[in-house]
Amino acid sequence: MAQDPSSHRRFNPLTGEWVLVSSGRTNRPWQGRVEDAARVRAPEYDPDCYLCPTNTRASGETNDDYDDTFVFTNDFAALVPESNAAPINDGLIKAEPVGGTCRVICYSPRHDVHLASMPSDQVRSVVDLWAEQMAELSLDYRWVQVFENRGAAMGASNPHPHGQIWAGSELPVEPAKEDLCQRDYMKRRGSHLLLDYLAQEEGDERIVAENSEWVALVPFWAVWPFEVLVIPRRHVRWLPDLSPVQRDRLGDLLTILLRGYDRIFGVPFPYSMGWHGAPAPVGSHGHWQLHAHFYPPLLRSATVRKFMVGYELMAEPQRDITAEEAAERIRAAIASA
Ligand code: H2U
Ligand code: ZN
Repeated sequence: MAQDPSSHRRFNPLTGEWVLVSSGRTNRPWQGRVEDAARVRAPEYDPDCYLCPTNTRASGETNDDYDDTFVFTNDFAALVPESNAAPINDGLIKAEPVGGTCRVICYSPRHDVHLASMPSDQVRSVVDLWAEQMAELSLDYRWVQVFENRGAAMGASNPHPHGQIWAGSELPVEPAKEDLCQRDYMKRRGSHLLLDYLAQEEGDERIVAENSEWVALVPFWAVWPFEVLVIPRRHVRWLPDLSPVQRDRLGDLLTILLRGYDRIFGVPFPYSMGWHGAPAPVGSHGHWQLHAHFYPPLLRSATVRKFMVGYELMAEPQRDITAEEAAERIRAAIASA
């Protein structure tokens, strides 16, 4: 195939990185299959699930008989409060200890639901839980990462609706890039990078869902095929700052977005999602605008996923369906309800 002349690179102002967009490749005929939506329905309670109420986990501990949300310390935590590692600063050999904690958060006692299928008051409980956990863990840790892996394709080990929180004493690589870029933008322009971006996107073709408080869009610089950025319309530093109305409207928006995702290929849409907001101490990080990233791996069908390999590992990320085409497909899936 002749090289597509429209290949171009797009800049991500939030991280300072570039993505290669080779949109001509989408002229290839669409062979994506729409999977049969009929699936084996999971039971409401699974006696073998380590997240269902009253069940025993790998550690031998027993889950509460919870009826809303439930949080426990990860039995296989990657971060523990006291690190005994010694700092190393020896020429090019450098290391630092990291203290932290990892938690698992169950969204519902029901094994067979997902954020998209929960009643709105239960989704609101999840939003409140994210905010509470963030506030609590930020007292001890600099960065609190709330995230969810959904589906085996993204590493989720269990269909029970759940997410994770890893909190640590150091600022990790991705938020450190965003901190730098937002801080620098605020210094140069006196305004919030993502709020200015939202203003530029208002009414544009990359928006997939919106309400009075939130906007969900495929960012101009998206890397993952159906990547979405969720941003509050007003300035919000971090999750605990969200007002009751913003929390309710967030639930509404997530429900619409995730139901749309599930209709793209007629299967539960896998993704990794996570929240990025001001690190502790929040007071000195007013340049931050809260946002959530959704990174779904599926590309052409329920079974064809994107892999970050080859050129992307060796050079830079590449995508062959443009952000605008992806937004169009997500919007169509949302509208087909
Ligand atoms: P994932 O589905 O994203 O893998 O999250 C599930 C987490 O649950 C995972 O990090 C933990 C795993 O370490 N886990 C426990 O803490 N106890 C168990 O009994 C099994 C799994
Ligand atoms: Zn379960």
